[in-house]
Amino acid sequence: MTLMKTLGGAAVAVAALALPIKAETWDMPTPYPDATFHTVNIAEFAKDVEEATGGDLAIKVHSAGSLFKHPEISKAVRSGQVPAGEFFLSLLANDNPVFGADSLPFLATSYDEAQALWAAQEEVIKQLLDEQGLMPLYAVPWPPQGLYTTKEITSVDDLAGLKFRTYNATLEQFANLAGAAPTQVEVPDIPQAFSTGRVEAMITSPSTGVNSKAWDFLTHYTDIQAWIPKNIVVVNKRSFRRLDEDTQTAVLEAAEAAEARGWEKSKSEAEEMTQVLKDNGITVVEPSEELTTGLQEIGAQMLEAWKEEAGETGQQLLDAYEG
Ligand code: PCA
Repeated sequence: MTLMKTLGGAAVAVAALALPIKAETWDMPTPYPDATFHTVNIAEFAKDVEEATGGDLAIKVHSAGSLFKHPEISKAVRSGQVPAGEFFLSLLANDNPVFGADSLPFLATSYDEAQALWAAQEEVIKQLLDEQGLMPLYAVPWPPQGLYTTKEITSVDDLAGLKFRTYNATLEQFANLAGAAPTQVEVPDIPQAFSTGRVEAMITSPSTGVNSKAWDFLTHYTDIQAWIPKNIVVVNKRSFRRLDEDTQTAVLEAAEAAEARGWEKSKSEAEEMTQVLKDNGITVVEPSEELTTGLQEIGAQMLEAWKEEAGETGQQLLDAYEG
Protein backbone atom coordinates (compact mmCIF):
# COMPACT_ATOMS: atom_id res chain seq x y z
CA MET A 1 0.00 0.00 0.00
CA THR A 2 2.69 2.41 1.07
CA LEU A 3 4.80 1.41 -1.91
CA MET A 4 1.92 2.04 -4.35
CA LYS A 5 1.29 5.42 -2.86
CA THR A 6 4.93 6.31 -3.26
CA LEU A 7 4.93 5.15 -6.84
CA GLY A 8 1.73 7.05 -7.54
CA GLY A 9 3.24 10.19 -6.07
CA ALA A 10 6.37 9.75 -8.17
CA ALA A 11 4.29 9.31 -11.34
CA VAL A 12 2.38 12.51 -10.65
CA ALA A 13 5.61 14.39 -9.98
CA VAL A 14 7.12 13.19 -13.27
CA ALA A 15 3.97 14.11 -15.21
CA ALA A 16 3.99 17.59 -13.68
CA LEU A 17 7.62 18.08 -14.63
CA ALA A 18 6.90 16.96 -18.19
CA LEU A 19 4.27 19.67 -18.67
CA PRO A 20 5.64 22.52 -20.76
CA ILE A 21 5.85 25.74 -18.83
CA LYS A 22 3.74 27.64 -21.34
CA ALA A 23 0.76 25.24 -20.97
CA GLU A 24 -2.41 27.23 -20.55
CA THR A 25 -6.07 26.52 -19.81
CA TRP A 26 -8.86 28.62 -21.25
CA ASP A 27 -12.20 28.77 -19.50
CA MET A 28 -14.95 28.87 -22.11
CA PRO A 29 -18.55 29.63 -21.10
CA THR A 30 -21.37 28.34 -23.34
CA PRO A 31 -25.13 28.76 -22.93
CA TYR A 32 -26.59 25.38 -23.88
CA PRO A 33 -26.71 21.98 -22.14
CA ASP A 34 -24.11 19.24 -22.74
CA ALA A 35 -26.33 17.10 -24.99
CA THR A 36 -26.92 19.99 -27.44
CA PHE A 37 -25.07 19.32 -30.69
CA HIS A 38 -23.42 22.77 -30.52
CA THR A 39 -21.94 21.89 -27.12
CA VAL A 40 -20.83 18.46 -28.35
CA ASN A 41 -19.17 20.20 -31.29
CA ILE A 42 -17.37 22.65 -28.98
CA ALA A 43 -16.12 19.77 -26.83
CA GLU A 44 -14.65 18.24 -29.97
CA PHE A 45 -13.12 21.59 -30.96
CA ALA A 46 -11.51 21.78 -27.51
CA LYS A 47 -10.16 18.25 -27.85
CA ASP A 48 -8.75 19.03 -31.31
CA VAL A 49 -6.95 22.11 -29.99
CA GLU A 50 -5.53 20.24 -27.04
CA GLU A 51 -4.30 17.40 -29.24
CA ALA A 52 -2.88 19.65 -31.96
CA THR A 53 -0.94 21.70 -29.41
CA GLY A 54 0.26 18.68 -27.45
CA GLY A 55 -1.53 20.04 -24.40
CA ASP A 56 -0.08 23.57 -24.63
CA LEU A 57 -3.60 24.94 -24.80
CA ALA A 58 -6.46 23.23 -22.98
CA ILE A 59 -9.99 24.60 -23.30
CA LYS A 60 -12.35 23.95 -20.42
CA VAL A 61 -15.96 24.21 -21.53
CA HIS A 62 -18.48 25.51 -18.96
CA SER A 63 -21.84 24.59 -20.50
CA ALA A 64 -25.47 25.55 -19.81
CA GLY A 65 -24.67 29.06 -18.56
CA SER A 66 -22.82 27.61 -15.54
CA LEU A 67 -19.91 30.08 -15.56
CA PHE A 68 -21.66 33.10 -17.08
CA LYS A 69 -25.36 33.43 -17.87
CA HIS A 70 -26.05 33.57 -21.57
CA PRO A 71 -26.63 37.37 -21.81
CA GLU A 72 -23.30 37.93 -20.00
CA ILE A 73 -21.08 35.72 -22.16
CA SER A 74 -20.21 38.20 -24.92
CA LYS A 75 -19.35 40.87 -22.33
CA ALA A 76 -17.21 38.43 -20.35
CA VAL A 77 -15.11 37.68 -23.44
CA ARG A 78 -14.98 41.34 -24.43
CA SER A 79 -13.64 42.37 -21.01
CA GLY A 80 -11.14 39.51 -20.97
CA GLN A 81 -12.71 37.82 -17.93
CA VAL A 82 -12.63 34.71 -20.11
CA PRO A 83 -10.64 34.28 -23.34
CA ALA A 84 -13.39 32.58 -25.38
CA GLY A 85 -17.10 31.85 -25.39
CA GLU A 86 -20.17 30.89 -27.38
CA PHE A 87 -23.46 32.76 -27.69
CA PHE A 88 -26.51 33.18 -29.91
CA LEU A 89 -25.36 35.66 -32.57
CA SER A 90 -28.59 37.67 -32.76
CA LEU A 91 -28.34 38.56 -29.06
CA LEU A 92 -26.01 41.31 -30.29
CA ALA A 93 -28.72 42.86 -32.49
CA ASN A 94 -28.97 45.67 -29.93
CA ASP A 95 -25.40 46.67 -30.81
CA ASN A 96 -26.11 46.52 -34.53
CA PRO A 97 -29.13 45.12 -36.44
CA VAL A 98 -26.77 43.24 -38.79
CA PHE A 99 -26.17 40.73 -35.98
CA GLY A 100 -29.88 39.92 -36.05
CA ALA A 101 -30.32 39.22 -39.78
CA ASP A 102 -30.36 35.45 -39.27
CA SER A 103 -33.28 35.71 -36.85
CA LEU A 104 -35.54 37.56 -39.28
CA PRO A 105 -38.56 35.38 -40.08
CA PHE A 106 -38.57 33.86 -43.58
CA LEU A 107 -35.49 35.70 -44.87
CA ALA A 108 -33.35 32.54 -45.03
CA THR A 109 -35.19 29.26 -44.46
CA SER A 110 -33.08 26.59 -46.19
CA TYR A 111 -29.48 25.67 -45.43
CA ASP A 112 -28.37 27.01 -48.82
CA GLU A 113 -29.98 30.33 -48.01
CA ALA A 114 -28.51 30.27 -44.51
CA GLN A 115 -25.07 29.71 -46.00
CA ALA A 116 -25.56 32.62 -48.42
CA LEU A 117 -26.76 34.85 -45.58
CA TRP A 118 -23.72 33.94 -43.46
CA ALA A 119 -21.45 34.71 -46.42
CA ALA A 120 -23.14 38.14 -46.69
CA GLN A 121 -22.94 38.75 -42.93
CA GLU A 122 -19.49 37.42 -42.13
CA GLU A 123 -17.21 40.31 -43.10
CA VAL A 124 -19.46 42.96 -41.53
CA ILE A 125 -19.75 40.92 -38.37
CA LYS A 126 -16.02 40.33 -38.22
CA GLN A 127 -15.47 44.07 -38.40
CA LEU A 128 -18.11 44.88 -35.78
CA LEU A 129 -16.71 42.27 -33.40
CA ASP A 130 -13.19 43.52 -34.04
CA GLU A 131 -14.27 46.94 -32.78
CA GLN A 132 -15.36 45.19 -29.57
CA GLY A 133 -11.99 43.46 -29.15
CA LEU A 134 -13.39 40.14 -30.34
CA MET A 135 -12.53 37.78 -33.14
CA PRO A 136 -15.00 35.24 -34.48
CA LEU A 137 -13.70 31.66 -34.64
CA TYR A 138 -16.72 30.02 -36.25
CA ALA A 139 -20.50 30.06 -36.54
CA VAL A 140 -22.93 27.14 -36.71
CA PRO A 141 -26.68 27.29 -37.41
CA TRP A 142 -29.50 25.71 -35.47
CA PRO A 143 -31.95 23.63 -37.52
CA PRO A 144 -34.93 25.60 -38.94
CA GLN A 145 -37.16 27.01 -36.23
CA GLY A 146 -40.58 25.46 -35.66
CA LEU A 147 -43.62 26.17 -33.51
CA TYR A 148 -44.28 24.19 -30.30
CA THR A 149 -47.68 24.44 -28.63
CA THR A 150 -50.04 22.69 -26.25
CA LYS A 151 -52.83 22.66 -28.87
CA GLU A 152 -53.36 22.59 -32.62
CA ILE A 153 -52.51 25.91 -34.34
CA THR A 154 -54.00 26.60 -37.77
CA SER A 155 -53.83 30.39 -37.95
CA VAL A 156 -52.05 33.34 -36.37
CA ASP A 157 -55.28 34.03 -34.47
CA ASP A 158 -54.74 30.77 -32.58
CA LEU A 159 -51.57 32.28 -31.09
CA ALA A 160 -53.40 35.26 -29.62
CA GLY A 161 -52.96 35.55 -25.89
CA LEU A 162 -50.60 32.55 -25.58
CA LYS A 163 -47.77 32.90 -23.07
CA PHE A 164 -44.85 32.64 -25.44
CA ARG A 165 -41.25 31.69 -24.64
CA THR A 166 -38.73 33.87 -26.51
CA TYR A 167 -34.93 33.91 -26.76
CA ASN A 168 -34.14 37.33 -28.27
CA ALA A 169 -35.62 40.73 -29.09
CA THR A 170 -36.55 39.71 -32.63
CA LEU A 171 -38.61 36.75 -31.46
CA GLU A 172 -40.19 38.96 -28.84
CA GLN A 173 -41.28 41.35 -31.58
CA PHE A 174 -42.61 38.40 -33.61
CA ALA A 175 -44.63 37.12 -30.65
CA ASN A 176 -46.05 40.58 -30.02
CA LEU A 177 -47.09 40.97 -33.65
CA ALA A 178 -48.80 37.56 -33.45
CA GLY A 179 -50.78 38.79 -30.45
CA ALA A 180 -48.99 36.44 -28.04
CA ALA A 181 -47.48 37.39 -24.67
CA PRO A 182 -43.66 37.00 -24.82
CA THR A 183 -41.40 35.96 -21.92
CA GLN A 184 -37.62 35.54 -22.23
CA VAL A 185 -36.50 32.08 -21.05
CA GLU A 186 -33.04 30.50 -21.48
CA VAL A 187 -32.86 26.93 -22.79
CA PRO A 188 -31.90 25.24 -19.48
CA ASP A 189 -35.05 26.78 -17.91
CA ILE A 190 -37.53 25.72 -20.62
CA PRO A 191 -38.95 22.57 -18.94
CA GLN A 192 -39.65 24.41 -15.70
CA ALA A 193 -41.17 27.42 -17.47
CA PHE A 194 -43.68 25.12 -19.18
CA SER A 195 -44.40 22.91 -16.20
CA THR A 196 -45.11 25.89 -13.97
CA GLY A 197 -47.33 27.52 -16.60
CA ARG A 198 -45.09 30.55 -17.17
CA VAL A 199 -45.17 29.76 -20.88
CA GLU A 200 -47.33 27.59 -23.15
CA ALA A 201 -45.77 28.01 -26.61
CA MET A 202 -42.34 28.55 -28.18
CA ILE A 203 -40.47 28.73 -31.46
CA THR A 204 -37.20 26.83 -31.53
CA SER A 205 -35.41 23.98 -33.31
CA PRO A 206 -36.22 20.26 -33.19
CA SER A 207 -32.86 19.95 -31.40
CA THR A 208 -33.82 22.21 -28.51
CA GLY A 209 -37.28 20.56 -28.39
CA VAL A 210 -35.65 17.16 -27.98
CA ASN A 211 -32.97 18.38 -25.53
CA SER A 212 -35.79 19.87 -23.42
CA LYS A 213 -37.95 16.70 -23.67
CA ALA A 214 -40.79 18.79 -25.07
CA TRP A 215 -43.16 15.77 -24.96
CA ASP A 216 -43.25 16.10 -21.16
CA PHE A 217 -45.10 19.41 -21.37
CA LEU A 218 -46.59 20.04 -24.85
CA THR A 219 -48.31 18.18 -27.67
CA HIS A 220 -47.92 19.87 -31.07
CA TYR A 221 -45.01 20.77 -33.34
CA THR A 222 -45.82 22.77 -36.48
CA ASP A 223 -42.88 22.64 -38.87
CA ILE A 224 -42.94 26.28 -40.03
CA GLN A 225 -39.17 26.40 -40.83
CA ALA A 226 -39.21 30.12 -40.18
CA TRP A 227 -35.50 30.99 -39.89
CA ILE A 228 -32.08 29.41 -39.32
CA PRO A 229 -30.30 31.37 -36.57
CA LYS A 230 -26.65 30.83 -35.64
CA ASN A 231 -24.43 30.48 -32.62
CA ILE A 232 -21.04 32.10 -32.81
CA VAL A 233 -17.82 31.16 -31.03
CA VAL A 234 -15.54 34.11 -30.34
CA VAL A 235 -12.18 34.74 -28.80
CA ASN A 236 -10.80 37.80 -27.08
CA LYS A 237 -8.27 39.32 -29.49
CA ARG A 238 -5.65 40.01 -26.83
CA SER A 239 -5.88 36.45 -25.49
CA PHE A 240 -5.48 35.13 -29.01
CA ARG A 241 -2.47 37.33 -29.77
CA ARG A 242 -0.73 36.10 -26.63
CA LEU A 243 -0.64 32.56 -28.06
CA ASP A 244 2.45 31.53 -30.01
CA GLU A 245 2.02 31.18 -33.74
CA ASP A 246 1.70 27.38 -33.83
CA THR A 247 -1.00 27.47 -31.18
CA GLN A 248 -2.86 30.22 -33.06
CA THR A 249 -2.78 28.09 -36.18
CA ALA A 250 -4.03 25.06 -34.25
CA VAL A 251 -6.98 27.10 -32.90
CA LEU A 252 -7.88 28.46 -36.34
CA GLU A 253 -7.66 25.03 -37.97
CA ALA A 254 -9.76 23.40 -35.27
CA ALA A 255 -12.30 26.23 -35.67
CA GLU A 256 -12.55 25.69 -39.40
CA ALA A 257 -13.14 21.98 -38.88
CA ALA A 258 -15.74 22.72 -36.19
CA GLU A 259 -17.64 25.07 -38.50
CA ALA A 260 -17.83 22.45 -41.29
CA ARG A 261 -18.75 19.68 -38.83
CA GLY A 262 -21.37 21.87 -37.15
CA TRP A 263 -23.20 22.76 -40.38
CA GLU A 264 -23.36 19.09 -41.38
CA LYS A 265 -24.57 18.05 -37.95
CA SER A 266 -27.22 20.77 -37.97
CA LYS A 267 -28.58 19.46 -41.28
CA SER A 268 -28.82 15.88 -40.09
CA GLU A 269 -30.31 16.96 -36.74
CA ALA A 270 -33.14 18.80 -38.50
CA GLU A 271 -34.53 15.48 -39.73
CA GLU A 272 -33.40 13.17 -36.96
CA MET A 273 -34.68 15.30 -34.12
CA THR A 274 -38.04 15.88 -35.81
CA GLN A 275 -38.35 12.09 -35.90
CA VAL A 276 -37.47 11.88 -32.19
CA LEU A 277 -40.29 14.34 -31.47
CA LYS A 278 -42.70 12.06 -33.36
CA ASP A 279 -41.37 8.92 -31.68
CA ASN A 280 -42.14 10.49 -28.33
CA GLY A 281 -45.75 11.17 -29.21
CA ILE A 282 -45.67 14.78 -30.36
CA THR A 283 -48.09 15.57 -33.21
CA VAL A 284 -45.82 16.88 -35.97
CA VAL A 285 -47.68 18.78 -38.69
CA GLU A 286 -47.06 20.99 -41.70
CA PRO A 287 -48.43 24.53 -41.29
CA SER A 288 -51.83 25.30 -42.82
CA GLU A 289 -51.85 27.78 -45.68
CA GLU A 290 -53.63 30.29 -43.49
CA LEU A 291 -50.96 30.04 -40.79
CA THR A 292 -48.13 30.31 -43.32
CA THR A 293 -49.64 33.39 -44.96
CA GLY A 294 -50.25 35.04 -41.60
CA LEU A 295 -46.71 34.38 -40.35
CA GLN A 296 -45.18 35.55 -43.62
CA GLU A 297 -47.08 38.82 -43.35
CA ILE A 298 -45.56 39.35 -39.91
CA GLY A 299 -42.15 38.49 -41.37
CA ALA A 300 -42.54 41.04 -44.18
CA GLN A 301 -43.46 43.71 -41.64
CA MET A 302 -40.43 42.87 -39.52
CA LEU A 303 -38.10 42.96 -42.51
CA GLU A 304 -39.31 46.48 -43.36
CA ALA A 305 -38.71 47.62 -39.78
CA TRP A 306 -35.25 45.98 -39.79
CA LYS A 307 -34.31 47.75 -43.05
CA GLU A 308 -35.22 51.11 -41.53
CA GLU A 309 -33.10 50.38 -38.51
CA ALA A 310 -30.15 48.76 -40.29
CA GLY A 311 -29.84 51.56 -42.86
CA GLU A 312 -27.16 51.39 -45.50
CA THR A 313 -25.19 48.54 -43.92
CA GLY A 314 -28.40 46.52 -43.81
CA GLN A 315 -29.14 47.25 -47.45
CA GLN A 316 -25.62 46.24 -48.47
CA LEU A 317 -26.05 43.00 -46.58
CA LEU A 318 -29.37 42.26 -48.29
CA ASP A 319 -27.90 43.12 -51.69
CA ALA A 320 -24.96 40.77 -51.07
CA TYR A 321 -27.38 38.06 -49.90
CA GLU A 322 -29.83 38.40 -52.75
CA GLY A 323 -27.25 39.12 -55.43
N1 PCA B 1 -32.31 26.77 -29.77
C1 PCA B 1 -31.92 27.92 -29.01
C2 PCA B 1 -31.66 28.98 -30.01
C3 PCA B 1 -32.30 28.53 -31.27
C4 PCA B 1 -32.59 27.09 -31.04
O1 PCA B 1 -32.96 26.30 -31.90
C5 PCA B 1 -33.03 28.37 -28.09
O2 PCA B 1 -34.14 27.87 -28.18
O3 PCA B 1 -32.79 29.29 -27.31
